[in-house]
Amino acid sequence: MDKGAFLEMVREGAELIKMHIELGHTIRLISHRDADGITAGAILAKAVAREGGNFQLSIVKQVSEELIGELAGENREIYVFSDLGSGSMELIEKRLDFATVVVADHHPPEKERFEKEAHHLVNPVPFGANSVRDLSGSGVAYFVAKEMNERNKDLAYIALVGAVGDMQEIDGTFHGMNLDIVEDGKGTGILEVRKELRLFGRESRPLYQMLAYSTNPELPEITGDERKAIEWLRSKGFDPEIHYWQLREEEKRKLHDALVVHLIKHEAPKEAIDKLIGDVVVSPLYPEGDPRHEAREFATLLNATGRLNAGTLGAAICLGDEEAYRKARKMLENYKREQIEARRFIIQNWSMADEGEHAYVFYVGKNIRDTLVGIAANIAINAGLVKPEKPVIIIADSEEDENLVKGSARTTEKALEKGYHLGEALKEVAEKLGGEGGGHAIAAGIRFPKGRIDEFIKLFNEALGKQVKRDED
Ligand SMILES: [Mn+2]
Repeated sequence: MDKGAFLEMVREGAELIKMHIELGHTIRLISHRDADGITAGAILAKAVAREGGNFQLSIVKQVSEELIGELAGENREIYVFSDLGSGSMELIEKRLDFATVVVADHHPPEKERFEKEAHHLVNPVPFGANSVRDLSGSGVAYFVAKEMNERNKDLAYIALVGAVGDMQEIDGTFHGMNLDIVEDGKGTGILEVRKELRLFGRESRPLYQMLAYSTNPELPEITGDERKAIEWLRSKGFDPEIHYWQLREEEKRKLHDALVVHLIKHEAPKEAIDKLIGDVVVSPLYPEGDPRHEAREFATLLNATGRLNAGTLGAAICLGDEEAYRKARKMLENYKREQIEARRFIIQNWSMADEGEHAYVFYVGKNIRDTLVGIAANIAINAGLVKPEKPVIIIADSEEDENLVKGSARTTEKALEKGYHLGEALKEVAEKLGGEGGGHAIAAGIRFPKGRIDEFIKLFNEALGKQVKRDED
């Protein structure tokens, strides 16, 4: 790629931000809600604060007309988007035409540059970078931050947490400008890149779980089976309960060799073996055993905060806020516990579900939180409580409005072959019930008045029935 030309764009973006800081304007930051976006937002927030500027950060699911409309209503002097925005350049130009805009992103952009003078795209893709491996959103933010102030090199670890969150090193090594960030981080002593086992759980999982939950690559005869993972580890002379970080270097090598031999014996493809052992980023800023010590576990923690609509808490964690870290851990524990309880409730009470001709409908009242109904529907399918060719919807009382219920429908590929489209069915039913509904063929949602559940059962089965019939005609 043409790094020089890209860095020229970085320089212009950094200068625009610095100029607005000098003018005393609040820098309005908008970033994506995954680990890459959260780290990108945190990096830019830190860079602005370091220059003595004010910022306001929002972590959002996506750029929509609605979001841009709200932002326009704030009437700011400058908006900075990170890890998103490249796909909405036209919309941004139209609605934020009164302000300076910097988009620091790595997704393939709508066009190579903005038409408007005051709008500036910082994106490596037009300069020949591969958006999925050469640089992530946090990486673009990092280069902007470093251009604003050389001191921001100490954000290199956070930048790589974002890169790992986006799986930029999925084949086992970093590429492109990610390597420059690695060098910066090594130079300042805030990170190390080791050649280690790349399975999730280096810090927080016992070895047997690290192996049993490995999906990338799959470990033949071990993945998905904790008992077998324990037996396998014992047979190789390892304590299954120990954590990877606790192993001595020669023990790590012994484990790597045993796993490689295992994969070869099971005729695993070369790529699987290549990505088993490779680049693992760790930071001495955090103690061993802390999820923030290793980039992949750190990224997973941030992704979870994003999904729980607590992305700014994630950003605070990136900036070293210990209180935010404790809060996030607590939130995740509660969330996991609620999931386990939802699972137990669904399995124990499944006989209460209504089985119609085309769907299972289970109204759970307040027994399951309305944010977990989608997960609950998947549990019903995956726990084998239902016939796989028949869709499932779990409905709970809305937490926001006591007069409403909220439902999530899920089904299987097998059911889709019959012609079902859950999103269309729920949209149609919602219109009849005075609610809102829609979504994908395989996963969709609905909200409607609480008193109308019996009608819903009838209408939903009818709507799905029509789809099957339509398909047969
Ligand atoms: Mn990204």
